[in-house]
Amino acid sequence: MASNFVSADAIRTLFSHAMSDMYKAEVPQYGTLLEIVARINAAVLQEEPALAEQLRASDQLSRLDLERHGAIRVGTAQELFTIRRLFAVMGMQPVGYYDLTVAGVPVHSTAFRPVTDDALRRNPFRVFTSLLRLELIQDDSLRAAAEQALSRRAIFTPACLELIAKWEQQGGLEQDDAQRFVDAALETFRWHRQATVSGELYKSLRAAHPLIGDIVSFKGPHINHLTPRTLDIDRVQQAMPDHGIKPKAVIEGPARRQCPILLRQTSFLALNEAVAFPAADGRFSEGTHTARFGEIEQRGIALTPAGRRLYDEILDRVRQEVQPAGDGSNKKEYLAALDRHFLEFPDSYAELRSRSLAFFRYGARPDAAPTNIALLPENADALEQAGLLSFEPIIYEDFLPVSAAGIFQSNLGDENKQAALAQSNRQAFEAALGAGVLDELQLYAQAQHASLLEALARLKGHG
Ligand code: OOG
Ligand code: NI
Repeated sequence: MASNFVSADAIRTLFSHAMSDMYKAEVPQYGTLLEIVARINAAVLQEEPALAEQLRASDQLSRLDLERHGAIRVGTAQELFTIRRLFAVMGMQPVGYYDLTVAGVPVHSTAFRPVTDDALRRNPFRVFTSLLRLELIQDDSLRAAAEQALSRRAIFTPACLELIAKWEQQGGLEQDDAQRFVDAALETFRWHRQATVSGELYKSLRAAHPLIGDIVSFKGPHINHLTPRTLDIDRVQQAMPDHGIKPKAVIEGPARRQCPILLRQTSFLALNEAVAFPAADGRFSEGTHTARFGEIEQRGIALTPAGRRLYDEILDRVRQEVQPAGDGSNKKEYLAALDRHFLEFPDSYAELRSRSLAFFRYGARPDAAPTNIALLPENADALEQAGLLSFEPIIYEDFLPVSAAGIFQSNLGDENKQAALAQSNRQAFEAALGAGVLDELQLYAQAQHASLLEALARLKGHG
């Protein structure tokens, strides 16, 4: 049957717009943040024509305004399983495994995102998705109460489940179904003021860990933030207070650099929102909950395993010297240590490439002259030096566990708890997911290799 299926990219774009509109209505500061980011991005592009040109050349300019990620936290294996199927409809695959228990947060996570160059160019929307590790609740009766609360809820509407099944059967959705799917899927991520547990249970869950209270006590995995991409995160961080938004004390990730690497992120603190807990007499008791926040990020080049090792080593050294305090009291010392230690990380694209610390997308120079150098992948360096190949940074599309832990922690409210240290458990996560997670490093390596082969084929065409 010739199909009129809407592309996964188009469904993802519909959905990311719908989600952004919903979150703007729910959390007005997010709308303010979008405006600040748009204004500063425009200013940066005007002030730095070379950067604008580089973004244009690497096809990032067109995606910049719609680029954002979100985050959710689910409670059960079953929920995670269906979330994977839901995101598949939008061309989003689970990439990477993040164990946050090492940082005292009782979840493990993956990021659902598009994986091909084309899909990323059209809309790189991603959702950082965490699964609660219920087994880390020490108290047996509290764990049982949490399990019960989670087993009673249905986070997907019947229409949503039906359309996911239809997509799986047909291999696509036509226009009307695609729109119905987007509307239905959005319901899963909506905020609900009414909790599903008593105020008392909520308090105990929160005492076990603030995140457990957030994940277990409500009707569904409300979207807890949406994050636009900025071209100058320091400038946005500085501008936030002028608009009544209070950012977290320090920016997570590497120091500011000429050639941005990986990911730098900062957030503003969670709102204190009014909620209502069901009471025995059929009434509700009023309370508050802190869950939702805003975040911005600046993305840079993806690092090879060697580059990533160097990044992790340097960050580790910084944090052994100074742990950034949540209240910002040692911010100066932390930033000084960050700047000093990151001097060791090469800060030119040429050196990042010659030392194989980062991934690049190759292209054939349009004015390339015929050459005696054999057009083989292993001769890439010589071909580049002879002026035949160009290279552009491949942007990091994923997340960083230490940064993610910092973002989680800044948004858990005052009673910041350490979870019991636990064994990393990727197998259990993948079993719940019903699929393996893709290896992000392999995706970048493939993208680099494919671009090189294509560039060489072009040069042969010139030959
Ligand atoms: C997710 C925190 C991690 C990021 O950008 O690193 C994250 C959460 O709070 O659920 O979104
Ligand atoms: Ni985030």
